[in-house]
Amino acid sequence: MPPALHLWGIVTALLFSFGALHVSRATQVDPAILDACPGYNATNVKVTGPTLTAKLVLAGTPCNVFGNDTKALNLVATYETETRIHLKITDAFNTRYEVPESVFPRPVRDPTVSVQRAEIKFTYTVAPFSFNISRARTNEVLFTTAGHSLIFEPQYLRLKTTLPPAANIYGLGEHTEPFRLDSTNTTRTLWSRDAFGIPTGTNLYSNHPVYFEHRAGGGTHAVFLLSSSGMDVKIRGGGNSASSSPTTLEYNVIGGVLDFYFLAGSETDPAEVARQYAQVVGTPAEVPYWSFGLHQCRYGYQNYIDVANVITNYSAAGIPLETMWTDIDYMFKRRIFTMDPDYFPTSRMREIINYLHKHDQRYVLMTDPAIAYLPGPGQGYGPYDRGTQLDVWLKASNGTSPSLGVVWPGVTVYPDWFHPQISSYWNEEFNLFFNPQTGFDIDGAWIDMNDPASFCTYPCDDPFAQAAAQNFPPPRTSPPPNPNARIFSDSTLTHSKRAAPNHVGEDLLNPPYAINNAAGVLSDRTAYTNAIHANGLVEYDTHNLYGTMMSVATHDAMLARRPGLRTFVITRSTFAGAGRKVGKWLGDNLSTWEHYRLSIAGMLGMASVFQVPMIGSDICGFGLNTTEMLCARWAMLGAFYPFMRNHNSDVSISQEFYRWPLVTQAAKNALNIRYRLLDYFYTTFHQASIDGSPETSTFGLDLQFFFGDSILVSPVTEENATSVSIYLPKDRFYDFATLAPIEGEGQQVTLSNVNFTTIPLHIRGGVVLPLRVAGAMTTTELRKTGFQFVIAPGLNGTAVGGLYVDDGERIMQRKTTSVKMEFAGGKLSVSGSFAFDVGVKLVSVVFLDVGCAPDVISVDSGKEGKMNVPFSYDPVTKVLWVQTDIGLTHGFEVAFSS
Ligand code: MIG
Repeated sequence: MPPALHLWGIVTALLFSFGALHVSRATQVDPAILDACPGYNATNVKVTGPTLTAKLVLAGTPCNVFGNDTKALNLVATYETETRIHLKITDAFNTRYEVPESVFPRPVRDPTVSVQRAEIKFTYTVAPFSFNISRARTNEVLFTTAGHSLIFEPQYLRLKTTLPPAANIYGLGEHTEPFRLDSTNTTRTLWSRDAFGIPTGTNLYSNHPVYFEHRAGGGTHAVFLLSSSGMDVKIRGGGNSASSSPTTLEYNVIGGVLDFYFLAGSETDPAEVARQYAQVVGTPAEVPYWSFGLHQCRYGYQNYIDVANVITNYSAAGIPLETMWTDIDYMFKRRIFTMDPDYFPTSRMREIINYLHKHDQRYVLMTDPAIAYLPGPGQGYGPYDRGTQLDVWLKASNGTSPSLGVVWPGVTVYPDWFHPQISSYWNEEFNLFFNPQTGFDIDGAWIDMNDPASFCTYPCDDPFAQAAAQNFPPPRTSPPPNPNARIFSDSTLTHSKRAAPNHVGEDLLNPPYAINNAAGVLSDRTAYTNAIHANGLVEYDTHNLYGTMMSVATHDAMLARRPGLRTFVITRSTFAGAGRKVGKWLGDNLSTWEHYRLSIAGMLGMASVFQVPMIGSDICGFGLNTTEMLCARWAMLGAFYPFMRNHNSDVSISQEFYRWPLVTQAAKNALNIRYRLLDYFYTTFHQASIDGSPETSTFGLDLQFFFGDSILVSPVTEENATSVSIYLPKDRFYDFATLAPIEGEGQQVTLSNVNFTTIPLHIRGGVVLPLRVAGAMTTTELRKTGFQFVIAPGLNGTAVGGLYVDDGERIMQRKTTSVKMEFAGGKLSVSGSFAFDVGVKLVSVVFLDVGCAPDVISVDSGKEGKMNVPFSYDPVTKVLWVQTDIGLTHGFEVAFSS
């Protein structure tokens, strides 16, 4: 640091120490002032087994930058497992807010943990107190607060670490940044926000305060700050080369406590850290098999005829549509749990749902959290009346009247997900409205605006005036349809136990440290931060949990409707751990090539870092108008999102896949491949649900990714381009289309002549892929299609793979089939457990990179003995096709001999 700046820092620090100055924008504070704060000294250090405790006392004159420095803190550092250290710093005398256990259950500790065997170590310095987390085997420091004073004030906590130059940091989302965050100058603000257009550099809908860091030596570890408070995480660095000055990462948090989990990860396997993170936040929910099918949605379907026509048009175009969706358009005056009687008449909507179900297709409707505020007699809006009766609304700062916002129906109240009666309320509303006998038998739920969003700009002193001025609910723009139209005939193809924390003397609306919220003040266009929950918690602390709590309540309500069956819920806002119950989409992107590209990084963040693997971006783009070429490319990229949905805004041109010939063909091609790969992907997803193994990954590249662990997806990324430069790791690959082997050189390779209906895919050598022999129009039909195993040997000539099959619907499976395929020395061995009747056979086996035609191919299933089977060999592509026709009911071997 230049001496002049340093001196300035000390002088201003002294000035500030005379009293709590109110600095309105954080950016106005010189970092040197923060660095000059006194920090703390550790006293009374005690070690009991795997736990160290200490009292931290302020080490000098308080700096009182954003409030008075807390005099004494408690530190607890615990080895919870041999790969995980939990470190918590709290106010020694006052109860402060902590993320409630009811929302985020704490991870299980290993009671037999051995500190000696631990892979990471905690060490500390007494005065001023600082700590290091290092990798035990190598002593490499992974996190160090040395030289950066710890600051702990009621509404401002700062903790800072030094990292290597040009550090490789992933995570801290949700964001629209590169997957590897720019280490020279990134501020990640975590404060959930309705972020139309998902602007780069801003806070978005979800909050996952975790990062994975990959070190040059090969190790990957993680740091998770369990905090739902608003924060800025600032990453600053001297440059992008190894010789640049170090990177620093600084947490600036406006409430709560410092509650860190440090995860060792592994020195060799980058996926291991994801599994360790899953032990902390929970493994993802298994989803129904059908939910991997294609979903079609848009905002702006005007009436039930539009909805029916889209269904008809998809089947007329021969594009497999699994699930139809309807946005808020269906609602009467945009009130949730209502159906507009003129535009979406109940009987016609029930007819559509029946039709879908009869054709093995599904239906999803949107539900927003905010409920129309309709007090007084005679309004007859049950959802409001019943909630008022139970008193389940989030309260204003006076603790009695409801906190009002403005959402689609006009002035609204917000369900309080902390209220003890909230689940009976929400279950009951779902049960009434989505009742299979009398209402709308949806198969999944879509929940939006749970950031929570409001259209009321701050200060929202008169929501009625704002609702009127902004014209909510917006009037219908089209006349009502003929209620008796013929549909499906012709196609028209064109709870917390803790005491509520004390916030006396704090400013919950405009805290002294202003995080870099792109919406401006914290309460702008959301629930007021001084609103109060039934358990006394305030929105200031719990804002970032709202979407996840609605997610859990909705998951539970869906489960109550169909007990025992997996649920399918897609939410906009998530917090760490949400993936245990729900999936997510990446919000309101735009129909641009940039957002097409950035969707890959967004997906990788959710799937490979945050443990929210059921993730996708709006295919063809939400805002603005798409183009035929963009939509064609995006249909194919989207076929490799775990959650594949075409969605569009109300004012954009139509973009269903059947609207253009090119897009129709692109979608058909990609869906055919997706469906053939569906059981392979389902198998990886099943593994993720068991141990958190990420089902997509990357090399720090964010324009290419792995779908499952073996299919490298390399979309064309530029407008008009028919070529793409891709990175092929030094390994054996196979072109998915031709099955020809390719040697990766660990360099860029240019693929040319990639037409607008093709997406480049490569099979990683060393795997046995379980494919369906053909695609299908529905996943139900797909499950009646036979299997084909493709054996793609690695450089060492061997390959392994797995296939997991169950009924695709139930949470508890009584019978499952779990097959292991191993190939070596010209022999494929298939073994495992075969309790679930997959109902179809292994039709063929395809061996890749076979040097010459074999003389004989035999199948040996033990029981039935050995028999020769037909085959064909292509010497040009070196592909050997073998006709097998074996039931997947027992182990067997397929061997060739020359
Ligand atoms: O203020 O329900 O992100 O997917 O189509 C817009 C209408 C509200 C935002 C969602 C978008 C949805 C739209 N919603």
